[in-house]
Amino acid sequence: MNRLKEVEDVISRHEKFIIGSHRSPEADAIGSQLGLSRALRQRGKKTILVNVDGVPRNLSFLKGADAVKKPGKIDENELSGVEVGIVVDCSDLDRLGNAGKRLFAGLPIINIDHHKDNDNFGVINHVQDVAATTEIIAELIEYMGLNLDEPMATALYAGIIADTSSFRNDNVGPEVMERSANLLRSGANARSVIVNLYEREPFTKLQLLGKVLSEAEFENGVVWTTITPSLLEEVNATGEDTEGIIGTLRTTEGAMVACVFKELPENRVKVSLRSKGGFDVSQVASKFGGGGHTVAAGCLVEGELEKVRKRVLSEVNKRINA
Ligand SMILES: [Mn+2]
Repeated sequence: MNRLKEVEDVISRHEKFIIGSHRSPEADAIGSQLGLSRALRQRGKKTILVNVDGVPRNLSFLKGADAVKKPGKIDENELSGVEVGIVVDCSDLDRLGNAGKRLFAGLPIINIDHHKDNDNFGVINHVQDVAATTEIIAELIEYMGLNLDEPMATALYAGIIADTSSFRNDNVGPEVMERSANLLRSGANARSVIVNLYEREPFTKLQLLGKVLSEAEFENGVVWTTITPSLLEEVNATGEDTEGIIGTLRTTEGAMVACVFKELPENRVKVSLRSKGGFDVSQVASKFGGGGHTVAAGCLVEGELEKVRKRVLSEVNKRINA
């Protein structure tokens, strides 16, 4: 039986679903949740949507975004009667975050994802190596014969824009372009996606970018920088303001790998890694307990900032020189 049919069968046989996505969600995570939820509701199903970190500010324009709640905001009543969990855009269950994961305990889980390191945690694993999870959701909606309306199309298109970096990544091929064209035909509001994703930067974010770039270092094909709590404080920036920094670093001519080391509380460092395709950063991330794609990966490493930075950079350099 094909996977789409398996997913459709489980959906047909049940009434109430909880749909979750990974912590620190971006448009592919939230867009997949919203598109799928709307599709299931069109089928007369009940859905609840959860994300440990909630919806980031720049995605609140998506219709239905306010239905995505943090675990603490979902009460027992809402949870009662949930029969199936659907997890989107997550390579493993831990990415739901502890509080998120708890809501899926004991439920049969449909795993819909596009990460190549997905560990197949579901009873059904609909995992495909495509550019965005929202592509898979779009295909499912089509397969189920549902009406792909404007809010769905916009949410799904946002996922593609985010995960292809606006069609600039290696993962762009004819399939994702065709899928995008179909979403635009269904009314996806491409302009509002671009404005909300890229043209709503808080001024503090630009100031932070300026500081962080001025302190970046570039050596042996590796460009990297660090973000400390005191730096954030200096320009009055928040954690969300650090997004996009690594993308800018990666544009450096001659850089094979870009790294950002962000100091977190409790002696932890968030390491983000990017490449231009010639170097698989997911291998470095998985060496430190993280994961991701060839061009974009990350890990959370315990230890003091300087030491973590040295360890990760030496791993990157070892692989570049190999
Ligand atoms: Mn994704």
